[in-house]
Order: sequence, then structure tokens, then C-alpha cells
Amino acid sequence: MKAFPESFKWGAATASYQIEGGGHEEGRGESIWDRFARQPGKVYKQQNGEIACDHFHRYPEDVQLMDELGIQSYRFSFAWPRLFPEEGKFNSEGLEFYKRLLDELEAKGITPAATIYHWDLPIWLQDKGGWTNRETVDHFVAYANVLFEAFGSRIKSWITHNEPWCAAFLGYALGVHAPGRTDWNEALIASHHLLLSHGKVVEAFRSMGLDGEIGITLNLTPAVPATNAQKDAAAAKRSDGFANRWFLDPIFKGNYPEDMMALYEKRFGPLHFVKEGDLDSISGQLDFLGINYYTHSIIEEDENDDILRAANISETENVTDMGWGIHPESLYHLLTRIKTEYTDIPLYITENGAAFQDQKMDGKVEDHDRIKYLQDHFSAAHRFIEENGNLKGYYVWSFMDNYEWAFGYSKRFGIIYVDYETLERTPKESYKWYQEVIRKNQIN
Ligand code: PNW
Repeated sequence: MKAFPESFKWGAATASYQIEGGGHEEGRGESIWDRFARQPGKVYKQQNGEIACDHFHRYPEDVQLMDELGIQSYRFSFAWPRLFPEEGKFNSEGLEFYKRLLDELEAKGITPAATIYHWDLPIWLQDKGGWTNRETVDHFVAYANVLFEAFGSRIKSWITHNEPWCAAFLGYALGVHAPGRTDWNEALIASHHLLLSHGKVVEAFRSMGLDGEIGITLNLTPAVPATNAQKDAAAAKRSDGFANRWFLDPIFKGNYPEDMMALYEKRFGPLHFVKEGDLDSISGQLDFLGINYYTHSIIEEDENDDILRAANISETENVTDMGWGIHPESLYHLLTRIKTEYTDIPLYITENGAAFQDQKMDGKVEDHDRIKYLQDHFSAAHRFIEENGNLKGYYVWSFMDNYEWAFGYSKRFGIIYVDYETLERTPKESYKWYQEVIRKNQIN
């Protein structure tokens, strides 16, 4: 038996665009994902979040299911286009849905953890360059200030950004996420502005003197060299620089990693977008770090890749429905590395979970593969805590099946099954298993 600390917070996570729907309700404007999804060939079957899980209307039932699950905390995100649907327009009605949601959560004693940006940028900001435009930083601060004013007394746990690596590199370099750009220089600029906007919002939060905690969520993907060859080790180091250190170093050390700066400068010229004082803002003291962990990557040198000269070897065995290899031990090593190389502030796993091809039969979803995945990752987290690791909580991704970005509704990460015809919710076996873990506060 592996018991967790009494104060340990068990939770589940979602994001606005992935579950809400209500695409035109109460004055919501368009986001970059609404537009991206309309472009042929970008998203599986051109599916979008117009209805999604209809959480916008079904939130009472969903919060009821959270209560029955027993989670102490629920991580969700705010939809920026609900509050600022058009340039220069603040839509106060856009706050109403979140008031109702918070009322439900409070009634059940579930602590909210709110992400300010989980990728649904208002379209009018994209029309001005999105995250490549430094002015977006100021708009982000204005938006966050509205949330702090409206909900600062009710929400005590704030996450500025979800996975800025995805927002910058999947969105601006690889083109697989909105806004679908394929320009590395733009991605680097976007990554800096995302980080800067994080720092500026932390400063705004501090200056308002709100009680509560603020942090950021990074998706961290350990890079494992494919062989013992020195060239593969070097490629893995670059991959680590690209995915992890490019965000961890400025936040916790106040500087971009030198090897990566050299690599990018050689290719793209001086990084002019980094201005005096930016890194001071980015490295402001945080109350916690949120970590999203799904898999590690196996890296070999690739001469044909002109930027990182590194290739990700895809795995075929013991993978999830995303094709992501299952490596719980890497979660333990990742947490240990954060503690030894970066920071001992409280850590939260703000996302961990897996997509599998679930089948609903006779009213049941027997997702034993997901139970095993979660059990093994909880166990890795437990090992870290045993060794005095400062891990305070764990949010399963996801509370329910939802819109998996470019994969549309074809990938199911939920511990609750959603029938997209009827929108009926069915707790999976993993939900019942998790319920027991939370109730006992321990795993086997
Ligand atoms: C995260 N990758 O996304 C997000 O925070 C969630 O919204 C998402 O549903 C979840 O993980 C599952 O994918 C990622 O390609 C998307 O490396 C793509 C990648 C990583 C994280």
C-alpha cells in the first residue's frame, strides 16, 4: 500500500475549448480554433468545439459527477473570447457562465484551479499577429486583470498559461495547432511573448495583493537518447533544450539556455525580440509549477533536420491511442530533475492521462489499460514524494472525453465516456477506480 500525504490534492482537468461548446452563447466571440477547424485538412473530419461536451449547459451534471468522484480540486480554463469577443469590447456577460460554474463547485466544496490561457486566442488578436505581436502581451494582462477583479476572492489557484511550448511550436512552427503557421522564427517570437505575458500577469497578480497562488503549467517531455552514441546524446540534449529548457531556464534561472540561443541565432539571427528587463519579469517568483506529463521522447541525430538535427523515433509497443509510449519511470526522473536542477517550490501534476480506444458495452466502459496507466504514474509520483519531493497534487487528464484538438473527437482521454450523439456521460471503470484511490488516499 502506498499512502499519499493527508493534504495531497486529487483532481481532474479540462480546458474551455475542449469541453464547453456554447460557441455563440452570451456574446462569445471566435477563437483561433474555430477558424483553424474550418480549414480543410487541419482537424480530423473538420470537427470543432461549437458544441463539444456541451458543458456550457450541462455543468451542473458535470460538477455532480466531480463530487461523486470525490476530487478535491477541479482544473478548468477560461475562454478569452467570451470576455473579449471583439477588439476594444469587453463582454461582461461572458463572466456569467463562470460564476455559475464556481457556484456549483463551491456548493460541493471543490476547489477551483483556473488556467487563464489554454489556447483559445480571440480571433481579432490573431488578425494582428497573435502571439508574434508584442501587444498581445498587454491584452493578456488586461484580460487577466478582469479575471482577478471578478474572481480573485473565489479562486485561490491560478495558472497563467497551459503548455506554452504547444502554443508556440505546434501553433507557429509545425502548423498542427491553431493558428497553423509554419515559421520557426515566428514560433520563437511567440514563445518569448507567451513567457513574457506569463511574467507580466504574475506581476499584476502580486501588485493586486490577492491571496492565493499563481504558477504556470509546462508540458515537459524528457528526451532519451536512442543509443549510447555521443551524437544521439547531443541530439537528445538539443531536443531537451527545445521542449523543456527553453521554458524552464528563463522561468527559474532568468536566462534562455545558451546552447539553444546559439543554435537559434545561427539559424535566424539575433533574438531581437528579447528586450531589456523581459527576463526579470519572466523569472518572477512563482508559488508552484504545474507539470503536464504524458510520455518521453526517444531521440536520434538526424542530419536532414536543419534546425534541431534531431529526430523523434516513434514507438510501436506499449503505446496509447496517441502512439505515445508509456513510461511511468520517466515521470519520476522528471520530477527529481526539476527538484535538483531547478526549484523546490510546490509541484503539481496538472495533467497526466491516456487516450485509449474505449468501447461502451452494456452501459460499461472497461478501460483497464487506462487504470494501469494511471496506477503506474501515481506510483511514480508516490516514489518522488517518499523521497521528500514537493509534489502537492495530481490532476488526471481528463475529467471527460473531449475535443482533442487536431484529432477532434477521435481520441478519448476521459475517465468519463461521452456519447457525442446524445452527449450522455458514462463514468468509465477508471472513474470508479480513481474514486477508490481518492477515498483511501492510497494506491496498491
Ligand atoms: C495537452 N504534443 O496537449 C493539452 O494541455 C491538453 O489540452 C490535451 O488534450 C492533452 O495534452 C492531451 O493531448 C498536448 O504533441 C498536445 O507533444 C500535443 C502534445 C503535447 C501536449
